[in-house]
Amino acid sequence: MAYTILIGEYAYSSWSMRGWMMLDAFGIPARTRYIPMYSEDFTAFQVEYAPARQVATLLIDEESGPQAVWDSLAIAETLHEAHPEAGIWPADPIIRRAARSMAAEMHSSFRALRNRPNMNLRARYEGFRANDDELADVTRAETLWEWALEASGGPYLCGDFSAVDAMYAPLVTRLVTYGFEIGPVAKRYVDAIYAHPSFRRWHACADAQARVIKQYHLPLPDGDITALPRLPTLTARHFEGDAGDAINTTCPYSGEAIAADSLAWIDGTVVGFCNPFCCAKSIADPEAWPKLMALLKEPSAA
Ligand SMILES: N[C@@H](CCC(=O)N[C@@H](CS)C(=O)NCC(=O)O)C(=O)O
Repeated sequence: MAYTILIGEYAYSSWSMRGWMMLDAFGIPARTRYIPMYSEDFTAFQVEYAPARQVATLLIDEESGPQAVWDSLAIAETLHEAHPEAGIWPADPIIRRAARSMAAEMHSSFRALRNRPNMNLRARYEGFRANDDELADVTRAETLWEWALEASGGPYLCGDFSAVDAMYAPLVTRLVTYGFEIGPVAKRYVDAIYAHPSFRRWHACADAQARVIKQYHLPLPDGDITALPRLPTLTARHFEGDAGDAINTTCPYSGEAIAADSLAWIDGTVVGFCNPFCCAKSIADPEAWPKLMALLKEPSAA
């Protein structure tokens, strides 16, 4: 099956993150197509794939043309049906029921937390004052997480990372962005999500994307953005020199020729990419990208 996942802004679109992780976290290859939210392109997407109208939307290549599957739970179930071995839902039927219940609750509830404290991977605010409904949602999330982690032993809600964790990952980031106070079990779960390779890749893409949408930002003082619970990674920066200095001639991701404006210095080595976005996401967190790490380890294989 050939898949394309249509997503909105990496920094702000929580449902895009969920749909994208349903593929990426389970090693299911897919093309990612970014559609800027609140743009003419977004309206064109809604017309082209109607009645789908929100992101994430999964496109499945069929002989008759691409078929759209929209809504995060429909995406999870469709992919699970096509790839039952991928671990999208836990293998054990009893644990799977718990995972589906918690995922469905994320989808239908937590309205207070989903409304005002938007997902915003660019910010870490000081002085956010949560209202009672938001605090009740945090308490409910902690109750579910403590129950599931106690039963499964962690590190993810049902043991290994599954669709239920993709559903809660954006909520995890809200706890961090807005500085909600949480207990030790929830803190460990927050750290586990921030350490997950697929979450790291998504976050690196958010770092690489420049567009700021003002309505997702609150007029609050910024806290220390470097104090996010992200794992340390290799030092990297943009490289202004010559493409001939790179250890590779083709992009580790696409296999296409590297571009002169897409060079990175990563821990002492110059690497080229096929476009500036691939370069920027690699600089943001080199260790999140297995193909890049393989290239750095064995340049001769490039
Ligand atoms: N129930 C949907 C929610 C999808 C959703 O709300 N997506 C937002 C982006 S985070 C969207 O497309 N917003 C643009 C719009 O509604 O026009 C799901 O589970 O995926």
